[in-house]
Amino acid sequence: MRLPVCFRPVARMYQSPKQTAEAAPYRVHDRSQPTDTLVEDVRAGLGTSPKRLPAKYFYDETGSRLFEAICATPEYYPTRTEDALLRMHAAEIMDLAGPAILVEFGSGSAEKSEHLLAAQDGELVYVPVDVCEPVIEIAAHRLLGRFPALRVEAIVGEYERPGDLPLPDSGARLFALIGSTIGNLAEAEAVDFLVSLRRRMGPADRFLLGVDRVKPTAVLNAAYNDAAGLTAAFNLNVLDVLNRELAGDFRKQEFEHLAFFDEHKEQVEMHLRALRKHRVHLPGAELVVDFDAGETLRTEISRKFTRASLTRLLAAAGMRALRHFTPENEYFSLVLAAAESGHNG
Ligand code: AVJ
Repeated sequence: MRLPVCFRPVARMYQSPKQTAEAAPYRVHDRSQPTDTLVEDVRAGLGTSPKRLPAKYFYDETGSRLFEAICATPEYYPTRTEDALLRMHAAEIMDLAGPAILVEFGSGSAEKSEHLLAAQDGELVYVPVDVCEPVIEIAAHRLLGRFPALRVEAIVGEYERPGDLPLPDSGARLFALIGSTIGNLAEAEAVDFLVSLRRRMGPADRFLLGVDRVKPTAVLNAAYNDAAGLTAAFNLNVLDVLNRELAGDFRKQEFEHLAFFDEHKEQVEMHLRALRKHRVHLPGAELVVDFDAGETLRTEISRKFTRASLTRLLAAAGMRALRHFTPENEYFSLVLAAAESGHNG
């Protein structure tokens, strides 16, 4: 469970635990940014047309709870599909990768990597990377209680440039970006992430990527338009986040939830559509925003891959799939990849 408000590391109200011995089972590197990018992102995204916002601002406490609830809806298949894949193939993945260190980007509650950790007998260093330190800490203590041979070296911060992080390198590493997180990034951003990572990968290092797949449009549309209305509430919640953080006057009743699969772009898009012409003030960003009737604010892209587009993405970053795990209906893919030799730049 992700509970606290965490997209804004500056606002953290929690104290890091005191660090003592070198070999302490739980250590934290605080790499959270001193500056808040929300104002910048809002000015860039709402001050232009078409309007858009980065997806990461959904996840305040309410948004995180709503996302957890979405994962339990009958329509939202990705979480349970990936979970089953991880359970089924954890032993093989850990066998093939043979890691001494497991680095998970966007670890959250670490429920996904717990399957991988459960498949490991020997010692392992788990490196969760997340902007939310309290969530990391809760997860770390759960994992340390369950796996006595584990050590946790947490990194608190963003991970858009994973190569810039203080990643341990005392043994073979398995890097993981699972949960279809990469789908929230545009192609160029995803390649930037992967290249930054690949530059730091040695020949023994492996990368586990979880991505959602292109599938019948009706299935995708249903997954982002659940009958209980949780995805709509999740989408609209970002307006409460903006109001709270920027002293804004968005009114949720002026907007409706819109989510659809764009077959050409191979991505689900979520938007908030203004029901009529109106004006919004965001004093915290020194911004006044006008919406036309029917105008939309794009709040998220969630890219869906084919085998071909997945191979292309990895190749563009100098990586190559060693093993591809997918269920019979190919609704989701877990790919174990390595850096191609001969790439230096
Ligand atoms: C957490 C990014 C994987 O893109 O499907 C769920 C977020 N958005 N319903 C996704 C989300 C709408 C989710 N990810």
